Amino acid sequence: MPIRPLARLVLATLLLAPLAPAPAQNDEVVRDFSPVTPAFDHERREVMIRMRDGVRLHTVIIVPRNLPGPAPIILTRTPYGADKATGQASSPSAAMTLPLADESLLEAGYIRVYQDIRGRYDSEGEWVMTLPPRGPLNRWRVDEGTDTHDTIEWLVDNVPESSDRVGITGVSYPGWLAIMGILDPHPALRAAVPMYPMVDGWIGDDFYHNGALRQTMFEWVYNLGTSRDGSHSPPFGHRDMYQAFLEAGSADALAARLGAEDLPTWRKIVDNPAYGQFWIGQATQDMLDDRAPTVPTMFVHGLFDQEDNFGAIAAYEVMETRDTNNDMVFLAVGPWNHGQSQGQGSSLGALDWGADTSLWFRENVLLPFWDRHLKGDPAATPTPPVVAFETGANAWRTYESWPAGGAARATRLYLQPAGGVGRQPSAAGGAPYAEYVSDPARPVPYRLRPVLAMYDQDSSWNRWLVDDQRQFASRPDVLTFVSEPLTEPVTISGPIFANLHASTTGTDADWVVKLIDVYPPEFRADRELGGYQLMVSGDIMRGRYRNSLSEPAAIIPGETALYRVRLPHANHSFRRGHRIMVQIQSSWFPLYDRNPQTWVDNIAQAQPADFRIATHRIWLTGDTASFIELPVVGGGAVSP
Ligand code: PG9
Repeated sequence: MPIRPLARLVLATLLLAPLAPAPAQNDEVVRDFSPVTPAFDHERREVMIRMRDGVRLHTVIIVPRNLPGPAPIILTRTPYGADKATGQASSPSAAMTLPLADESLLEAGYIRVYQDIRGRYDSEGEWVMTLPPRGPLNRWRVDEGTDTHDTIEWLVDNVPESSDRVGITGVSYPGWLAIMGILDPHPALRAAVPMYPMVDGWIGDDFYHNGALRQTMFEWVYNLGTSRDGSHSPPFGHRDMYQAFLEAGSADALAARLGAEDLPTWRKIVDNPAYGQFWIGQATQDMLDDRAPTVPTMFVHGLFDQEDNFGAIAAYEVMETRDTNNDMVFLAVGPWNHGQSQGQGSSLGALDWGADTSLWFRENVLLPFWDRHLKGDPAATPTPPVVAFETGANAWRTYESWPAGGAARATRLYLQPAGGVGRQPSAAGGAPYAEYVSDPARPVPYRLRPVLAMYDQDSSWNRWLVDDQRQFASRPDVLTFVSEPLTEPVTISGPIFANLHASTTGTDADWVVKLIDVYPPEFRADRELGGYQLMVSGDIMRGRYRNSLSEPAAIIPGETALYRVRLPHANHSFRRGHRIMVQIQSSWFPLYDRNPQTWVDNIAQAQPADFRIATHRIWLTGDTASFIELPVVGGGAVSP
């Protein structure tokens, strides 16, 4: 309806009229409020520390009150928010606001420091994902090592309560940051505890495993790449990630759907699918290879680490070769998921360890390690070179070196045509292979659906590695080989290798191998575990990398080739009456993107028409008998 002239005039007058002053009101937010702190058992200082290039890093310093004298500092540098880690003075007790594991450090009189790394949260500067040390991949004047150095320099000069001895620690990304700190350490850095560190993003940590893309890490990239404080989560529009990724088609197509395909971190990951200069140049274990250790360092590894189950042991192994007196480099291995030693460690999923393994570790290994190196306390219990929890036996062991002090021997377990496993290869002549049809339209889920996003509020992502594998064993595209019940325990310690002689009708394929402890059909100690299939170790390999990690090559259809699949280290005892099982499949979705099974240059960008059904064969007899190499301790017989 047209507006009449009079109405138009009234409207114009209203719009142009100066606004009447608002009635006086007060802003009810007090801008410079500080909590009343006399009753606090600590002082919280927030400072901006200047780095050598002028960038200032936001740092929170928690100083316990009533320190008996000069105190050592334990530093954590993080991309996840120093304020988040330290709480916001919500309790007079520091133990109530800091992470659980800090309680004993504060009680023992340590000063605790958390710092936002450059470009994250309240720090200045720019963020580059796991910023490589200065060199071909980093043309700045600075790196995380120089930032650690400059921070320690400032702390010892400006925290009057400090004893000028500093330790560095952290879980995962902060664990990697701890390693950066020891490459060219500040003289006041006296000990380091990298926990569950990301060390090699292509071989076996966060982004690829043996060349297969962990596409669900898109969520992490989106979270860190779209704001400084991780405040955005991808709007998947699905509760079930299986559906979200399947519908999108490929990893990059999913990113494009959410307008995030150009995020710089995502592009780096996806545009570098092979083990080329980008990954090799930042393989942290290689950076540790050219120097004798000068800072006592304890690596912490979780046997059920769902994110970085390669890094800690890989870094330990490299540094240990240069630890001439076996007194500088240490390894602690627990029955933990990613970071669990810092929380509650009595159980994981359906598994109950009978005691809080995390608390035991923190009280009996970690605190004495800090006390020895940061306080110079001669009474502190010496740290064994290796302390490791043996799952199955559910007991702690100490060793002079990993694995098992050198007592493990590679022992072959052959996959048998009738579905068993045995010490001897099956003679040629029987059914020479087992086969299955792998359909990219129906990939094998890595856990029961709905598969929630990693950071979904209901997510149980951190315990998926101990899910019952029975759920998948009955699928026609999962092969199963299983021993008879064991007549005596079989204990393994160290890395596991699957040697698959395999062929396919396609021109590419993924191989997933799972080593499983099958519990007796009824289990007195814990009824819920009757018949449980516990994955002791498992991993994936992208077939195109069978000859070279950096130069992928198409598979020749029908040709049998050897695929050597590296599985994560285990420290496990298969008990009497249990059975050893191996499962083989060709997808683990949506954790890993689907192999289209026809050759394409970059699987993350495969088009719908590229995805084809293929028939895969695992060869089982004579010269092409497939087998698993188990690191059996004490030469114990594997009696199938
Ligand atoms: N696993 C995470 C991560 C580390 C390093 C790079 C990317 C991701 C983490 O928990 O920090």
